[in-house]
Amino acid sequence: MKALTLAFSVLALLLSSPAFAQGFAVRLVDQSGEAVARALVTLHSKGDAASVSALSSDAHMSQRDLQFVPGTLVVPVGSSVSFPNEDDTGHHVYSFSDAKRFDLRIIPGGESESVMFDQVGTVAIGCNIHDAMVGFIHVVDTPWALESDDAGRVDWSSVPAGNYELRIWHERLRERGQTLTFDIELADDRAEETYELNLRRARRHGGRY
Ligand SMILES: [Cu+2]
Repeated sequence: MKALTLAFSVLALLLSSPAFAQGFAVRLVDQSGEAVARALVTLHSKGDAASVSALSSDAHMSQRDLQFVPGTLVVPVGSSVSFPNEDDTGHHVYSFSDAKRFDLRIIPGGESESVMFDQVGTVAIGCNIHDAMVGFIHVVDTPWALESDDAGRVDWSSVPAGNYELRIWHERLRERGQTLTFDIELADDRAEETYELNLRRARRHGGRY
């Protein structure tokens, strides 16, 4: 019976059946009312859909013009990420984050070996040679994970109705783990919620996580 329920949930998700799905949008502002970009917003189902895990995938975070491109990746747990170097200088890419510790010396124009991200969490990426290079890899265990855009918005066109934990991560949130959580219930109709985040002042460099 459990397997049947799971199969049905997967099917409902894949087909985005209108009878089970709805839209859900989140808007993030800081204590001054400014839009908050580059926050990670995730939904974690408390019902059957919790069993539906995102599929792992391969992704890339390049180094280009002394920056990580893209600066943020959201990948399902179990994904492998490579770090190709498109610059004509070497990079020494590393992380001290609990969710993944690694370091890679990458020659100019070089391909890196892939790093497997097998633990859920946020991994802050830096370069030992270029202090200003900061990137983030969010390793998630839910299919509903989006980064807020410049307007501070994320928008899911289709989420099954039900009870969820909504988590908001931002590098400058004051909360433990830089994460806020809310219990929410999504009904059949479209919903939009605004959340105000109390952020620390921006620093020039990313911190350690
Ligand atoms: Cu570098």
